[in-house]
Amino acid sequence: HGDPAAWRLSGGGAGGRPLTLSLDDLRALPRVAFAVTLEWAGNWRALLEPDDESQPWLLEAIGTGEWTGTPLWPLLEEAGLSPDVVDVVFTGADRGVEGGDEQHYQRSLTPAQARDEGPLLVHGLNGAPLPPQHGFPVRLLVPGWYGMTSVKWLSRITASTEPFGGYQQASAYRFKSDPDDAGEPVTRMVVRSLMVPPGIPDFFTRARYVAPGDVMLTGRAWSGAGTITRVEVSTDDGASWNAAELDAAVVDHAWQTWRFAWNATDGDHVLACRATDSAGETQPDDHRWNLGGYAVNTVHRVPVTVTAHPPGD
Ligand SMILES: Nc1nc2c(c(=O)[nH]1)N[C@H]1C(S)=C(S)[C@@H](COP(=O)(O)O)O[C@H]1N2
Ligand SMILES: [Mo]
Repeated sequence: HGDPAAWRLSGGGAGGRPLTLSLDDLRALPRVAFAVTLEWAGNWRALLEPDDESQPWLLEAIGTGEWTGTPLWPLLEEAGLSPDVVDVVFTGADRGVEGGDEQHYQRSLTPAQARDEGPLLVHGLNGAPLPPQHGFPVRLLVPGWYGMTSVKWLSRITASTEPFGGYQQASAYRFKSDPDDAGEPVTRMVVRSLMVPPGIPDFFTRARYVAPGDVMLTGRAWSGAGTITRVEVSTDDGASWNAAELDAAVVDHAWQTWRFAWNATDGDHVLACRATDSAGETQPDDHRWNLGGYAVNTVHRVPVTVTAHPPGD
């Protein structure tokens, strides 16, 4: 999509009125802008045992941005979804081979999800046009869901009277116990928190050294089920938990900052954080294993050594 002026989003299928929109058309539609945290469904899977063979994400596949776009549902209403539509399919411009099939990247939403889950067609990120790697010129964004449904480089929206059976929908992004299991679809992000690791690392082992005294532990927490109601911090490997202070400013679908004042004393400590969301879910101590390594939200642990004298000092 080198030439944004030439880009068109086309919509059609199943009885409705075909729709063609240029980037200027989309930008002229009613605008909304808000912060959304987007997490990849496979975030953290590289730390699982047994290991999954897919992309080895550690803890980094997560971010928050201020997205600008227009709500999707009014456009679908304008086009007129006939009552026999069961899936709305979103097609990206990128093509490749996965699961033995040549395909465009495609995902679908049911009409009820397209109406109720607040999907947007976004064309801006942090006050600028979408960067190429995040879907320029336009992507779908489904706030609160793992990233796979937010189709980048969007080129087509198709209403279908058949259930969509594409690879990314019917095969990938499902909670499966074995390859033959049809599984349940991955949808909303489960409750999760991360800690900014305090102190300094050893380059090769990643062991961390923290100076004794007052340390402000801080991090982020988020959930696709709503807002975060509680973050707890442990400085003794989960034997005891203390309430962290949670930022009052809450934007639905954006992560929240937390902090906890710790008086660090000499020796080895395992720090940990865990969040609870407005649906009442708390992060588990152990991961509920699934074949794809999706939606890992195990309590985040950070081992540190408190010493005034790191090696060589
Ligand atoms: N067209 C297209 N859209 C896509 C993908 C893709 O490969 N092609 N990957 C999806 C997945 S799996 C995720 S997690 C998010 C990542 O979005 P980001 O690159 O903006 O972080 O994009 C989604 N949308
Ligand atoms: Mo992903």
